[in-house]
Amino acid sequence: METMSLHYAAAASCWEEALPVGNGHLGAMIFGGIGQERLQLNEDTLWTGGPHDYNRPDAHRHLAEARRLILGGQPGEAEALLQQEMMADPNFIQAYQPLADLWIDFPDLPPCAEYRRKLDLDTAVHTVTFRADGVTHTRECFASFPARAIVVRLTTDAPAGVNCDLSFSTPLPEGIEVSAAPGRLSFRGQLGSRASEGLSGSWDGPGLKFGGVLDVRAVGGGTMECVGDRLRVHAADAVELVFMAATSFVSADDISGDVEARLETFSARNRGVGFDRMLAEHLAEYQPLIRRVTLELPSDAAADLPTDERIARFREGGDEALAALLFHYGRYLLIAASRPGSQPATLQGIWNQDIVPAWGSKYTININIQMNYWPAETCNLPELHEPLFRLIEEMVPKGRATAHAYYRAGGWVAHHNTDLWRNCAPVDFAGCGFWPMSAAWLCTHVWEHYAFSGDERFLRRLYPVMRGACEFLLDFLIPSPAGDPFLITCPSHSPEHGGLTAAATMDNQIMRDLLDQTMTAGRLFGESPAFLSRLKEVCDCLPPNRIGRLGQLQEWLADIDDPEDKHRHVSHLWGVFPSAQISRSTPDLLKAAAKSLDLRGDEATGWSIAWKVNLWARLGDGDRAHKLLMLLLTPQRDGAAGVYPNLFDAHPPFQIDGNFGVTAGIVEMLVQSHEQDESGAVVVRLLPALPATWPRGCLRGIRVRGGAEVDLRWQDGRATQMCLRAQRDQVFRVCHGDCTRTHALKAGDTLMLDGYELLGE
Ligand code: FUC
Repeated sequence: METMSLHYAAAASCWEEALPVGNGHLGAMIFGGIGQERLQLNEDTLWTGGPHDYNRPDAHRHLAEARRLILGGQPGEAEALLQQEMMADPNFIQAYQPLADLWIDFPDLPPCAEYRRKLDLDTAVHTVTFRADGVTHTRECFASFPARAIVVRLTTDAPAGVNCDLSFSTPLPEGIEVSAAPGRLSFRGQLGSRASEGLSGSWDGPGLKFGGVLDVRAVGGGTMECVGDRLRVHAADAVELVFMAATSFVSADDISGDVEARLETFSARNRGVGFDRMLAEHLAEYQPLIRRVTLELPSDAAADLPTDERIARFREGGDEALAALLFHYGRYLLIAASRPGSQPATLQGIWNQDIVPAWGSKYTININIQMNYWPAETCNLPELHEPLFRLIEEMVPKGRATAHAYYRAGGWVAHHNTDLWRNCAPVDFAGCGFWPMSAAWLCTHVWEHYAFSGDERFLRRLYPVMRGACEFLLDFLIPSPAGDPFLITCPSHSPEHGGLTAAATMDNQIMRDLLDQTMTAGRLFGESPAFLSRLKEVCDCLPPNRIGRLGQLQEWLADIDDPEDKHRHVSHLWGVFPSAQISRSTPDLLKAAAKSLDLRGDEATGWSIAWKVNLWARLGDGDRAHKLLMLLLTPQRDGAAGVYPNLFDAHPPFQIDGNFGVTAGIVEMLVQSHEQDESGAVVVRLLPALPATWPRGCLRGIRVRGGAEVDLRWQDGRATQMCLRAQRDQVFRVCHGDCTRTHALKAGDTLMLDGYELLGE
């Protein structure tokens, strides 16, 4: 049964059929062609542009007028003013770029049969096999984190059976200079000026230098010859390729890195190691990550079909193992796209072939990058959250300048997009770009990481970042002019929806969590009582969540929600997920949230559907969550959301947040830990949103808040076995249906409950 691999009976005919490998720094899309293999290559720091201050120094001069217009009921005029005077310079930020393509041509192959290509998620190895003229050809590829390389082996079961031509090309307009020598094919290049196109900003001047090296080894004889800028290997038993790449990126302020030295360091490390040892080293590093979690769901014979056929027939039912595969794929993609030391996953993870990619393939920080990291903690991959934390820390100095230039405020602020250069100013269009809540939202990820790990050293290190985001809010909030006691945000909006306003519900929810979390952290670290009470005062003055005339949770301060509104952003439901502000302990608000979500409907973009899976799971409706999952796990067509044959989620186009969001959502359907009881015990809720289509299953290694791992087995829709391994001292309240039991555990304790104890019978 194929719950841990994607496989196909034909080579990829387009990018969305190719399969991804990655090590956080390098990504490759593998097409699996028979006569010609293509590896479309990315390097995580290759972005257009360079160090740049996006802030408009005089922007603050227009703030008072913008506020006056918004509060005076002229949001359109305010938008025009902001667009003219307060957007970033330039107004669009930079784009993530493709690096190069490695082409492997196999001349004179006889007709082939028994073709199969497969991406094994348990090993992260991509394999192409076929037979031609009685000879079996095997082509393996993986991305190694320890070797910082993409490694390929081409073999046949006949001696001297491998003949190939190796070459590089690039779609970059600046081009590359390729040089070939026996044993090595390499290229160098440098990005330059770009005109603004799509949502990608202009750049005048030189950009990043970059280079790639392919070390080539012919095993068991064979000859190598340079033919122009190609390298030809003839009659080898096997060919081993090791690809490494680097850019001159050092930091958002420094692009003076030495590409040659970096490439030489990588290449020297891997020289002479050989495929088998590199594979062993890769498996030793990768498998402990992917094997932390397992999930089995009911399936039928369809589970053995090629993945594209499974996707096509998923809606017919029976093959729930495909949902498990989608879940494992999300974990795989996070390991491949986000590693300690790498850049965070972009809108496309690390895989992008376009010069003008969709939305710049950048960091959209009003939902998308956050969603990328939703599965990191629950899926037991907390170390992969690190690139996001580093991004946040690197944004702080830029965000301080933005807070000063735009609001004459202290602390730091970020708006709806950032890039490699850590922009924090508002970009694109005022109606979506002017959203000064991103820093606050990002900081709640710091708290989540702590809630799972209890790692006080981590929290102490990041505390100033949280504090800085609060300092901004203290200066930014203004008294409500409506004669009520509230402090309000202005300008703001409910992300990308409804135009400029003041005090959109999501703002208040995010601020409430951040202020709360910062108060708790501040108390731990000896924060001044004056600052703590200031936070408390402000928190108490935030407008509360409100239930409107439709029984809905209001998206805005005024009760203006439109019952026909199907907008993709469901920002006011932030309080339900990712936050736990609205939960079973606030039943009226929870009911109102369900009403809002119901009104919004199911159809949406990929990431929005994924968010709704999480939301319905938190609302306790497993069948509705599954309905959304089915919507997501549909072949992409006609401009609607779905998945591509390679299981990449379609906004459309491809956007990886949907993959990560649904992975998190599947956990939320099976185990939740966001609630605490009155005594502070962490509530571990088992099977809170189990759909009828998953009557039995098995989940292992999920992490819960409070610091524990949970394994769970269920049958006939009821848990039959649970194992909870506490990693620190903590009281857990295990809830299953109506049965609740509290267990005080010590670090290292294992709690085993069987069906009898779980059902309280
Ligand atoms: C936000 C969303 C869009 C898209 C873009 C990258 O702007 O509203 O749907 O996902 O990010």
